[in-house]
Amino acid sequence: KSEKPKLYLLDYGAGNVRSLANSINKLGYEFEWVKDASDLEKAEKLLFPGVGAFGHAMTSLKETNLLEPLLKYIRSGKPYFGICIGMQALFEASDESPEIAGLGIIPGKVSKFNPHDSQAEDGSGIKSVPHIGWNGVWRCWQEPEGKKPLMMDEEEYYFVHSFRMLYEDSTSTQNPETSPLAPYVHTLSRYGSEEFVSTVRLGNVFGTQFHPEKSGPAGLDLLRRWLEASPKELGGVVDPSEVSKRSQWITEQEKQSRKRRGLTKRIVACLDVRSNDQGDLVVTKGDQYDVREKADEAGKGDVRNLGKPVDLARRYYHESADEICFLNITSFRNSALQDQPMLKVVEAAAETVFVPLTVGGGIKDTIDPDGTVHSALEVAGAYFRAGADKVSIGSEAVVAVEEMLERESKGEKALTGKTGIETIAQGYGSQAVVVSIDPKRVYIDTSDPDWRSKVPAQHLPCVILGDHATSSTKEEERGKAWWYQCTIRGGREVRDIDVIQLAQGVERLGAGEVLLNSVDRDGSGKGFDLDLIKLVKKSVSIPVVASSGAGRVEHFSELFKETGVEAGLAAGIFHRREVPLDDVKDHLRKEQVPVRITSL
Ligand code: 1PR
Repeated sequence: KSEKPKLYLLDYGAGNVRSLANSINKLGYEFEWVKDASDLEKAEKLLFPGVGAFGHAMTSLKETNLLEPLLKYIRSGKPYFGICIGMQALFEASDESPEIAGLGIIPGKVSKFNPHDSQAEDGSGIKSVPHIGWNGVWRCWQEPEGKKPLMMDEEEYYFVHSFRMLYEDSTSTQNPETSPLAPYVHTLSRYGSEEFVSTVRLGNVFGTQFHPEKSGPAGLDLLRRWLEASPKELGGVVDPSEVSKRSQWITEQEKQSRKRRGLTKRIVACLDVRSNDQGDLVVTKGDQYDVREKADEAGKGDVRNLGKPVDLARRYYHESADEICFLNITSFRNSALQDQPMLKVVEAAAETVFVPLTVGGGIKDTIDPDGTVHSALEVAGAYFRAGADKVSIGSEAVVAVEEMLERESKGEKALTGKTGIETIAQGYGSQAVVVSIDPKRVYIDTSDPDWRSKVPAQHLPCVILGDHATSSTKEEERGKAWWYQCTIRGGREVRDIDVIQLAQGVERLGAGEVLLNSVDRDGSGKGFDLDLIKLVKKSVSIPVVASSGAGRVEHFSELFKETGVEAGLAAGIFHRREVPLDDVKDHLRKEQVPVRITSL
């Protein structure tokens, strides 16, 4: 009988590796975790899913005495598959931690995306960093006979990173064929004007900048191809000098036509989760955050029940959602770590849903009834281990920014390094920290000629005049003016800061993405609040996921064309099957908005 080669996974506890483990199991393969150097000797195939930061990955390898054994493994010619940081680690160094050396298998230094870019997708001259979302790849050469093709260039894959190996950077010469990096570069991708290395492959060494375990069917197919290939089909030891000139480098013409590919716009399905009055965890949906049916004579109405969280997540995965977001909307009432059902929801969803999962609600320092203190970092860690890729912080982010502004006003240091946003971004990377913002319009009495002096000066940049508004509800807004105030505790409590102060504040604290809701538009079906979204998009350079109010497919094309945001999120229309996700994508494609279309 032919035995499958012994597969090992190398984890250093920096984030969501459960999804990769789940995808390997789903494909029918078994693996062991690398516990010590002896496992690397036993391994016949090795996967290194690098999550978090370059420096942390390299230091962890060193501290656990795995650095030398890993190098030995790679040099032995046995198959290695590095994912994200697991690919970046192959290079000599990274600007992310300039003092820490990489494995040095591939020449060159990884550096950060440049946000100033005349070819930024939305034409603003600034592109968001991190680069988050689904992007295409193109192969620079085809595999020689007898070697297993791994990459398919018509597919999109899920990327989430701020640092990249820029192709031209690696060499003094611009000729790709003679660059010292050339023997390794397998596919390239583009973000704005930057062409970066999305996969490397030479002999036994394979690495992807994207996450195959998060790339839906395309990613699973890639993993399957690598898992089923024999070590011989994958490569063995190859001297890079022997392949310094690949015979089939893509032609300039091909390169130009492929250059048109780029980051696609993401469609996110959002599940607001809470317990109903019978104690079952359900997906609910509010109107302006009120999730109960109209009260009957006896008192309060039931919590609306739109389905089971895991079932709905699976449905949206199959309907080609690019990302799924779970918000535990009543978590401010109790401790998140005690709130085991939500962890279980994430665990169960991650078993069959292979696109990124975000979890929000109650990501903060908590105290259990027995007095045990859990830091926000610990709470987030529990969710990452359960299979979440990002955590979303709501109420605590508002408090953190208020305190930061307060310190600054007293001339103290703005950043303490102690807030949840900072600690989680430090430990897991800023791309893993989303801040969910729940702004509410505050209308201004414009019949008072002196109204400008009555709006607190710091909020003036946030004022929108209804006559100039771009929103889809223009008629209703004529003659009015308003600004956007932040709320906490699910819109129940208003705070003094406005949406621009909050968005810019959380970016300074290290958040990697903003999830922008609107209490006014939530559940209304009137369309996204484009004025709000434009304000926030202009104020930050991290990606913005726009949420609340989607009612028709046209609302999405309007959103992307008018605001340039990276992602659009909806809940009600998807739950009630009023507008299927597929229809949104078909419409966007017709409107020339780039989106990922899956073959599921
Ligand atoms: O404050 O860190 O514990 O996080 C709580 C999280 O729960 C926050 O992200 C907050 O936005 C969310 N939340 C709290 N209460 C509610 C509620 O509805 N009562 N939901 C709530 C927020 C907004 C979106 C919704 C979109 C799209 N809901 O999640 O999915 O508005 O809806 P639509 O397409 O139907 O218009 P913390």
